Amino acid sequence: HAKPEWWRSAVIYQVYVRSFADGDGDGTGDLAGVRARLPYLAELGVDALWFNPWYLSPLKDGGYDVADYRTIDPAFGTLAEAEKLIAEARELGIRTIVDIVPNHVSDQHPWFRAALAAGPGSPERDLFHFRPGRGEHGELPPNDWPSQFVGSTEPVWTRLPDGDWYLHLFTPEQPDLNWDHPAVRQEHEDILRFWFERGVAGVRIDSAALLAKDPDLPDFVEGRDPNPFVDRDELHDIYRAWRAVADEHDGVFVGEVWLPDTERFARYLRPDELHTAFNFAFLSCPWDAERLRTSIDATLAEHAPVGAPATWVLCNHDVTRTVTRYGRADTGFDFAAKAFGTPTDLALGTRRARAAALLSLALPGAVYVYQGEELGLPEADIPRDRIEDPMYFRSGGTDPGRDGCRVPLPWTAEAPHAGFGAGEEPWLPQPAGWAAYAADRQVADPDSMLTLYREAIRLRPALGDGPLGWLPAPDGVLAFRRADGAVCAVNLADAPADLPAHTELLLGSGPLDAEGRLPKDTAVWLRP
Ligand code: ISL
Repeated sequence: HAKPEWWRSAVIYQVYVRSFADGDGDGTGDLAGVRARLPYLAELGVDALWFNPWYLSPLKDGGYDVADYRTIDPAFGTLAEAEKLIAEARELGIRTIVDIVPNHVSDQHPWFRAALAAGPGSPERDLFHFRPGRGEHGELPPNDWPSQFVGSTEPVWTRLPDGDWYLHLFTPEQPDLNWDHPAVRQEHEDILRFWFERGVAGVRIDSAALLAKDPDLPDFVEGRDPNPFVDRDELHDIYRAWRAVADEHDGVFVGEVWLPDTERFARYLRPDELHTAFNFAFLSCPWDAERLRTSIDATLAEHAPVGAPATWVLCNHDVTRTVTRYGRADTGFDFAAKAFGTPTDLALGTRRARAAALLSLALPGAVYVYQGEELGLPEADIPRDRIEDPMYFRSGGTDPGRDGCRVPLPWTAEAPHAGFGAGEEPWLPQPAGWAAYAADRQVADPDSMLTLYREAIRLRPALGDGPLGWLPAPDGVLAFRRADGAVCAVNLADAPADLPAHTELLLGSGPLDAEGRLPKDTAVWLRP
C-alpha cells in the first residue's frame, strides 16, 4: 500500500525570511514574523513552505554563505523557534522545506577559518580547492573558470597573503568545498539528518549541478564534455547517497539544477536520486503560446520516463518579479539581461501574471509561489546606495542585482512600513505605493491577485489528477484538459477567443468580454 506522495502535486510557498515579516522590529524579517503569519499561509492554502537559508551567516549573499548549518542566524531567531515553527506549521497541514547550500560555505565557517590558519599544504586546505597560482610568481589564477554570478567578470579565485589561491564560483566570501573529500560528504549527510530529525519534510539543494569539480581543475573549454565544474557524473553518486538518507525520513528533495539540456536534467530525477527539480525553462519562457506549449510538452516528456513530477516556477528570489517581466515590451525573459530602468507596463504584466498563475496551477505537478507573487508585487527599483546584493557589486554596478525582488512584504496598508514590522526601517527600502499591495487590502478585494491565488489554490483539487491533453484551439490560445477533470484555457493572441465547450466557469483571471469570449491575456478554468 503506497504512501500518498504529497509533493507530486503540492503548492509550495517560498519564504525569503529576511523580507517576509519582522516580528521583533529590527527591520529584518524573522521566524517570529513567520510564526505570526502562519494563519495567512494556511488561508492561502499552500501545502509546504520552502525557507531560503536561515542559518548562521554573515549575509554576504543573503544567507547563501553559511557559517553553521545547525544554527539559526540570531537575526532570524533560534533553533528552538525553528522547531516550534516547523511543528506549528505542520499542525496547520503545512510542511517545511529547508535550503541546503552544499557547493560552498561562508569564509567564516570553522572549516575555512581552520584552513586559512593551517597554511599551504595542510590537510585542512584539502576540504576546499586551494592551489598555487600560475605565472612566474604564481600571480595568475590557477584557471580561467567564469564566475557563476550572471554579469560578473570577476575571477573565481582569490589569492591569500601566503601565496595560495582558493576557488569560489560565487563571491570570495563563499569558498567552494572539495566534494572528493570524504569528510565533506559525511558532513552533509549528517546535516540532512539533523534537519530531517527536526521535522522538516524536504530539502532544497542549492546550485545542485555545481558541487563536483574535475580534480585537475583544467581551463574551461566551451562545449567540452565533461564540463570541469557543471553537471559532472560524480554528482549522481552524491545524490544517491543523499536519497538513502531522505528515504529514512520520508524526506523529499528539490534540486536547483540549471541545465539547458533536458536529458541531462532528467538524470537527476531518476528514482534513486532527487524527487523533483525546479523547472527554469518555464520561468524563462516568453509570453508566447507556441513557446509555452512547447516548453510544457518538453517538460512533461522529460519527466515521464523517470516518473518524477514536473514543477512549475514563475518566480524566485533570483529573478525579476513576474508582473514586471511580463510587462516588458519584448515579452521575453532573459534573466542574464537585467538592466536599470527597463520600461515595463505593469497593468499588462499584472494581467498576464494573473493568467500565468491560473496556467501554472492547472498543470500536472508541483507549483512554487514566491512570497509576494500572490500579492502581485512588481520588481522594485532599489536606489544604488541601498543595494546589498553582491551580484550588483560583482558586475561593476552594471547589473542591478536581485534585491528588487527581495523587498520586505507589505501586510497592512495603514501601518508603518506597510506592516512589515513595527520598529526600524526595513533592511531594503519599500518603494512609494507599496502599501497599495498590502495583504489586508487585497483580502477584502474580490478582484485582487491575492483573492485569485486563494481561490485558485482552493479549487485546484477540482481540476483533477489526470494527465494533460491539449484541446483544439485557435492560434495563440492554449487549451488543455486534465483527463479526469477540468479545462484550462489561456488567450495569448491579440483578439478575443471563443471559450472551449463547458458547463460551468470555475474561475477566471479577469472578466469575459460582452460576447462571453476570452479576452487577450486572460485565463479561465472550466468544467467540461
Ligand atoms: O541568480 C541567478 C540568475 O539570476 C543564478 O545564476 C544563480 O546564481 C544560480 O542559480 C545559483 O543560485 C543559488 O546559489 C547562489 C545564490 O546567490 C542564489 O541566491 C541561489 O539561489 C549562491 O549560493
